[in-house]
Amino acid sequence: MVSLILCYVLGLLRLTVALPPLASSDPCVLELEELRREVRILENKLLIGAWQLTHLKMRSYIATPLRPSTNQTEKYKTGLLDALPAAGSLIVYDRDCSELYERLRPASGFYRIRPRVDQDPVLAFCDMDDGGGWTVLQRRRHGKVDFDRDWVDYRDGFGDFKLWNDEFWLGNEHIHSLVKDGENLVKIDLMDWSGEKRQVYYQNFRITDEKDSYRLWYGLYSGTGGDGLCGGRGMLEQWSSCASGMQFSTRDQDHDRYLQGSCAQENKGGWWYNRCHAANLNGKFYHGGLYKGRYDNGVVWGTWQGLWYSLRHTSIKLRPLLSLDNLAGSGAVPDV
Ligand SMILES: [Ca+2]
Repeated sequence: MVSLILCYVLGLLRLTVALPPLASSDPCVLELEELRREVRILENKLLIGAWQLTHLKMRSYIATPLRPSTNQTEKYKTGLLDALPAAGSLIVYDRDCSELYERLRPASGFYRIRPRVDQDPVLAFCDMDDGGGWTVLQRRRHGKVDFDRDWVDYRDGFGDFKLWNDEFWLGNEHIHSLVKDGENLVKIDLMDWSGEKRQVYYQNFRITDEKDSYRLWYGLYSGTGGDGLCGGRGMLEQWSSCASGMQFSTRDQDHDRYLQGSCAQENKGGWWYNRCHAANLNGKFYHGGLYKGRYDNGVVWGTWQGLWYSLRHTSIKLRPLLSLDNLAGSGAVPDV
């Protein structure tokens, strides 16, 4: 605390004598960042605590057995119960939503998962329709959550984690923990303002750790929306906009390949920008679709609706390849 006061006094002095801003390696900046991280961890705990309290009141889950009876399991399958005793218990068993799905077959909703055993659980939206077991990494629905944010927000996650329609980013650190082992599949659900939908799949989605700025790698593309992450089939588009191999950038941390400026600042979101993008799902939310501006900074999937059309609904979700046995025949309507 003493050092923070010292930082504050030094900051005032700097303003008074118009010195240049502090470097990112300055102890004051590092201390501030550490405090912000602690605040975020406390906010996460508070969110989970409030969620537990609500479920304690609504479900009386302390008196409920940890594993559901046959009768309850039937209710989960039919979606009559939207929250589960075991998912709401104080112990978190599941590394991700696919493990929860395999264990209990619950309905879609927010559940606590524990991507890493040495860290606190996090709240995540589990999409248990569309074949089930999807951990949702990102969701846009109505533009109420601002996605133009700093590095720490994208690292730790932000948005609302309460209602079925809430918007959020799960957080790069959690995403890294979820994708680092085993083969997985990412599904991106897209919907435009006329209700048209597209689906995009990428196999073996990977992001590296924070030291490497959460660099993105992925495997085979399939789907109906075009390979927006890599900008389509043209060599020039791929050279300038392919997200594969790119580090993550935010408005305060520029790791893109655009030397003249910051893609994240221009495009109003955090993303794996190149020079800059053909997909910008964390961009600015424009109501109505088509938009104009200096930069193509909307919620964009360029290989479907072009760079000057901002989508209405998006979600990015993940599950292990091993739990895909019922995907092929599910025929489920995507949850967009
Ligand atoms: Ca740049």
